[in-house]
Amino acid sequence: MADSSAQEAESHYFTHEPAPKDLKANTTLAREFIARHAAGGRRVVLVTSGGTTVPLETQTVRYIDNFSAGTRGATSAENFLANGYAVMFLHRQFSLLPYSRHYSHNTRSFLDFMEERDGQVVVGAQHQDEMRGVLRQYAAVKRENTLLILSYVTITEYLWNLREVAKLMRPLGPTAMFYLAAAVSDFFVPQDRMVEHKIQSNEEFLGAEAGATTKPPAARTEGKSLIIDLEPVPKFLKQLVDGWAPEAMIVSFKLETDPALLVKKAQYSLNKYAHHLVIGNLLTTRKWEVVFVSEMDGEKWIRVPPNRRTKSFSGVQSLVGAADPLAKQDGFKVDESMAADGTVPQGEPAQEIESVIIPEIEKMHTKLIDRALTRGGA
Ligand code: PAZ
Repeated sequence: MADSSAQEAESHYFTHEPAPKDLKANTTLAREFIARHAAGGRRVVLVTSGGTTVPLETQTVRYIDNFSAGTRGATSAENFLANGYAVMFLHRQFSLLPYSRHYSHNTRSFLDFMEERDGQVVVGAQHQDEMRGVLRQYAAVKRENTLLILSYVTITEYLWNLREVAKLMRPLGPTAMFYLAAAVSDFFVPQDRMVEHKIQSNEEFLGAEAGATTKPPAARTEGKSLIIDLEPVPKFLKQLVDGWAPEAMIVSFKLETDPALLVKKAQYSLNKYAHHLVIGNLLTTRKWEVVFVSEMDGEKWIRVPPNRRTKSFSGVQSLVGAADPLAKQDGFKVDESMAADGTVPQGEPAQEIESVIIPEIEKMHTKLIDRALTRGGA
């Protein structure tokens, strides 16, 4: 059962922060998608991806943002689809998308993959194999209708969508999964402390932006300085675990920059919210290693080989688990981040780490579903 202070925080937040205009359209699509895949017996995962913005003005000119490009989310979505899941991809508008990510958000334009042959525009000979592979996966997903793309921009839009879609997923029971890879703001400007118009920097016009604000504005100019006084975003993971989708498998991410804190904070989150898995990652090494922290398996590091410019691994085999002998051979401390000794890989890894992460999660999900079936049948 959800505790009453968490319920009050939920009710206060969703009463005071307006729902996004496209919420109804999103929930209609999600309801239909979930019903279709529930009937077909497919597991459904909600993948969240990309950063959330914190607007400073109602008519937003300025906002606070974070670094996330949505690589983790988009790559994970592809791997869930390859492993038979139906995926609802709740992503920050204009961040990376599954499949098209291979040809977007890059200094190389998609036009660099094309050439003209006998008057026809075609994919260049050297890109044929790779693009055929991506195209075939994309075409299969479209044919089977296994990917639903939903978007948000602000923290409030993200939370409204998460809550409504989660409630729709509740009837799926343990076959549903939440994979929360979005980089969600911890602080925000509540609606009743947000100025209507663009914050003025010219002292002659100070105060003109206030509009309907009933309380002192959270972002305002004082003299020549911009003062921003944000409030904490309520932690809704508890509500998700206890109230919105209590039977689903829930995977959250923990991002840190200090290697000494990562496992402690992941463990803290697992204890506090009592969900299934926290995946810890460091900003600098997140494409090469993550740590799984769960009640089921304890602490388990997952790694993929760095590229040749950094510390070498033997072969291109991925490494899973604290007891992996390969990890020992290659001189990595198996139970802490490679960043602990200052190793920060450059470039791109030889293999995308999500291709190791998702099959590991799928195995955990199968165990959880089996346990739920055993309990239900007992
Ligand atoms: O989007 P990206 O691939 O650049 O980064 C992924 C990530 C680091 C945002 C994600 O793996 C993560 O840790 N998300 C949760 C962040 C947090 O709120 O702690």
